[in-house]
Amino acid sequence: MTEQILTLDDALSLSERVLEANGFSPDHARAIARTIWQGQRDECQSHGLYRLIVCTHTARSGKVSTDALPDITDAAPGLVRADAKGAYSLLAFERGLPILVEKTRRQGIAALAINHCYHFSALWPEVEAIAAEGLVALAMTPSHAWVAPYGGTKGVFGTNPLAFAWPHADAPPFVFDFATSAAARGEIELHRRAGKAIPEGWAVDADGHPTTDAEAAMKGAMLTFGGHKGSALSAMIELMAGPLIGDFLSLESQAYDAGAGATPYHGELLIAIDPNIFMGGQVAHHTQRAEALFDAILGQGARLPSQRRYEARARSLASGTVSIPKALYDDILALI
Ligand code: NDP
Ligand code: PYC
Repeated sequence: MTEQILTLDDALSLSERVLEANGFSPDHARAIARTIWQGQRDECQSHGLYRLIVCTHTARSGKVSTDALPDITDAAPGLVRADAKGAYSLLAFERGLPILVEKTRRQGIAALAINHCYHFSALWPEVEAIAAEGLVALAMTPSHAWVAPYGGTKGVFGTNPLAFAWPHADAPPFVFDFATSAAARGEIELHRRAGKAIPEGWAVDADGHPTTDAEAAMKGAMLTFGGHKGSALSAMIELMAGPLIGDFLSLESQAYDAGAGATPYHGELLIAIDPNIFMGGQVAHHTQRAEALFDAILGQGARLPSQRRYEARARSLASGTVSIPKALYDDILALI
């Protein structure tokens, strides 16, 4: 496959240009472009520059507000609400974050509920931003009802990502961020674009039969990771980032979409914890015990989640470039 090399600066400015050309206000274009750029820099192909196609389609469908400014409310001592008012989630996160951090430092634990947002992004940039403040972070969100519950064959759950970050004083945080489906929907879309089969165990077709055909998978249902365990985690995410914060389930997001094929519309829940308060007077001792856990993992030759991503980040920053398929680059240019 022919590749197109872009400098990091060009990747960011191209993203902003595409978004602004499709009606996004400068504030939204900057917040969305930055997250897309971070994804491409870390070689997360499913949530990098490819997402410009998805965001543009969603804007052109008339579904998303391209300029609404979020309303930030101090809802309770442990809760800040950011109402995205039908826009993408990222500006709401950016504006809610300082209050989340301030509340967490004051009382040890706090949550940020983002409501009424379109959500396309990876969650690790958000948990990394919370960890950069020295806080432990957890984030989750539903999507569209593409994923069958364990034992079923029809979509009920979203691909429902769960992300966690544990801060380190002098190094990037320990982070994992995964869809609770066997793979992210974006991965299946990329397989379809490339005309490649998907691995077994990712999806069933519309008749409920296992399939490795990406097109058939998108018309059928995706499967959860880890069987009944991923299914239960996915249900938890529906509940915590749906009804608990007064927002849509993935089934409701899908119904609201009404066939437009837009980005899912729902809420997101982020929880932050201050180790300085939770660890009492023994921060150094407990932090050292946490480090022993990471050493025990690495000592066996196993790798930590995000290690691949941090290595990709270092590579991109050293070369000053990112690389995407030429066909994707051409499709992105056609959006302007
Ligand atoms: P992956 O399966 O690629 O990776 C999941 C996590 O596991 C990553 O933290 C990854 O680290 C880690 N990992 C992978 N292999 C190993 C290994 N061998 N040892 C240790 N850790 C490992 O992610 P998904 O396809 O499930 O999700 C991709 C992205 O899609 C996520 O960022 C997610 O937030 C996003 N997404 C967003 C949705 C939304 O609604 N907004 C919906 C669904 C997904 P590393 O990155 O270093 O490989
Ligand atoms: O890749 O599953 C996915 C996804 C859904 C919404 C944004 N990304």
